[in-house]
Amino acid sequence: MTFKRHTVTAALPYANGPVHIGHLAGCYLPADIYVRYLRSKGEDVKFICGSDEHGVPITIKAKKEGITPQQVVDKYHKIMGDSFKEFGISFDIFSRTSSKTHHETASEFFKTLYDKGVFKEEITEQYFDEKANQFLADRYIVGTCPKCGNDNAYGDQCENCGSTLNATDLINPRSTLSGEKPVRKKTKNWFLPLDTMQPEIEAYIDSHKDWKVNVLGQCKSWLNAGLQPRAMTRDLDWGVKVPIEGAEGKVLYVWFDAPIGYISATKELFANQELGIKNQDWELYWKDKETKLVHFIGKDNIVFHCIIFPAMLMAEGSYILPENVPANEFLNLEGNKISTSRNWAVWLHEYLLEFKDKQDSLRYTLCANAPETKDNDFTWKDFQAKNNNELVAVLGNFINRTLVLTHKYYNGKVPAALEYTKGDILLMEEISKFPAKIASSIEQYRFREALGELMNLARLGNKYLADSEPWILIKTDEKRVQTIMNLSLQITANLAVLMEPFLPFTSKKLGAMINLNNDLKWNDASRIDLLLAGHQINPSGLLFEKIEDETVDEQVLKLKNSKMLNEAETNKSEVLLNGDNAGASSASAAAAKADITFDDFSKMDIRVGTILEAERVPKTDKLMKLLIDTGIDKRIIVSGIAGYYIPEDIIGQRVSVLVNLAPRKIKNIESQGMILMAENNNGELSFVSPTKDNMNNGGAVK
Ligand code: B3M
Ligand code: ZN
Repeated sequence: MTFKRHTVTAALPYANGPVHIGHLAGCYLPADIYVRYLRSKGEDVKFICGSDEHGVPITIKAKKEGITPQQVVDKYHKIMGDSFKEFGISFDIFSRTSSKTHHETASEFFKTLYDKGVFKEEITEQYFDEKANQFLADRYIVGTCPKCGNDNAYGDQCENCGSTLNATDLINPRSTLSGEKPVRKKTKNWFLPLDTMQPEIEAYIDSHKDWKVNVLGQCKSWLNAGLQPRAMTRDLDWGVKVPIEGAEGKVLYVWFDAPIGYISATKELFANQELGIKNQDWELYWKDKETKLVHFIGKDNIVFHCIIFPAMLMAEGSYILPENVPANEFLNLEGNKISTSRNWAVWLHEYLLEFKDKQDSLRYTLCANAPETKDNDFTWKDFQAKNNNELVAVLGNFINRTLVLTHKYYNGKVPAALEYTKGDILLMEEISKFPAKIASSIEQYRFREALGELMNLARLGNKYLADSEPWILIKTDEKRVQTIMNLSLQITANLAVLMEPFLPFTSKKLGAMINLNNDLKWNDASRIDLLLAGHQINPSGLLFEKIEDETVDEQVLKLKNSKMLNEAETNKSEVLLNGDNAGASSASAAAAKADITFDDFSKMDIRVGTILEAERVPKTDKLMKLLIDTGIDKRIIVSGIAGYYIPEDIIGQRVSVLVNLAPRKIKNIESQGMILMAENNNGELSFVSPTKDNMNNGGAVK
């Protein structure tokens, strides 16, 4: 079936961190190549994306950074949007799920299903963290995966084996908020009855035998296991409010609202926000049977795009279903899984700063090495090799030789082709096949293969020049050289058109060098008259630069450093998560002081005390004046904690007090003792206090 128009989406990235190369290779780059190709074919296409601003990943990040979820999403929406743009990812819109249009669209969608009686309303027991006073869903809870035994599976998904989970499936669950074992508490939620919808979903998947093997494989395994009802609402406060009565304090499940984000973004693309105009043309891109809807995603999102979202669309009834979901596998980095939290990543915004104007070097490497059928590894050495041995030595070299010789022999004027040899005719036949070959690979979502074919065209050009040696013939057969250079220039022009989806920056640069008509598109390639005789080309320069050893060595070093830093961090956070303090000292603690005797130690009289009053010492940054109940007496102690605590917060705090330290005058206040504090590697302070409430003031610390 041929389609009138295309809606192409790329997964909405969570706005809880910047974009890294794994995201790019997983879906943004292939999606961009696909869309640029369609545009070059003259197809009607809309390329839709935006940031996913709800869900637990956002609230966890906010907590960690001590800012609000809104501040988190504002920050990362901007960083992501800017870096995508600079990298040439040519979205027609990069919207966000915190937008008003999205909240309205997602609400309406839910309401429609609710009114149609699609949902099963059920009271179930969900995990609840009593300490944090909050229900635990998705990433708020971790535990052992029932399928593969991974100890750190999330409440919604196990990253080790890829299974989708419900929080209640986890073995030995623990809260990521407090590390505590959660209790079960009853709550009402609305479930999408995937179980009863299974036959419809199965028929839908069965009608798409052309999907990628890895995608079909995952779909089949869920279907074989039997689909389960899935809650589409959550007891959380960050998200799209559930738009029905009796659902106060609940929001839509992030995987319910996020894919609807594609629809809202399309609406926004057609509306003129400033004029407040709501154009209904967006509907053609979502509701017309002649529209081809394609979702580019990473493999961890397959179930949501192939089963849950289509089920939602089916239940709603007025939408088309995804025609294809060409998910990629994962890209690893230098042999390890990319991880945002462990900072094991190449961040796009950093790459763009450090490798100015080298977008296409990364686009090329990520496409040539794309994890299309299996996980793949990105290494800086390979990046360097691909840039130097392929972009510089093959593509750049062919074009550079052609342009330099054209300037040298013909002052930059395209010479006429005079007489074709048999070899030339064969060459022209070869050239004419490339657009269709590359197109066919792209249409089957085989972008590596497509890029390989593009490079073969450059190889063909190189071979032609090497075999025909115009630099030698120029002395004996100038006429022949004219034809050779004409054909080489035609190949160059074809390359400029065909490389655009993959290497848009280079295509533009090359187009300007050869003064190529901007209107030339995919279907013009294959022709050998893209540059007419007499056409003047502009001064040329190198399209690609070699990347030196030092440059990639620096990047490898940067990764090593981040690994070291993160090992220290992980030690700390694991300790928090496990609620286990042993081992907290392992990260670069200072060496022990010289030995003392037991007598030395017993000279210190340390007692449990309570802070009764606290105030800052005026004109100092660090000092606080405390009134302490030591059990023996009440006394004033001046302590350097003002940078870490505020006075109101510490009234009633239990502390350990060295009570027999000789009094000292600090800022004219007599301080009668010392409060013991723990200090971490960042110099942050914490009180050292008894962990049981029944330790009375004056009790000895020994
Ligand atoms: N934000 C997951 C991810 O970034 C999710 C994708 C949503 S697509 C609708 O991996
Ligand atoms: Zn698992």
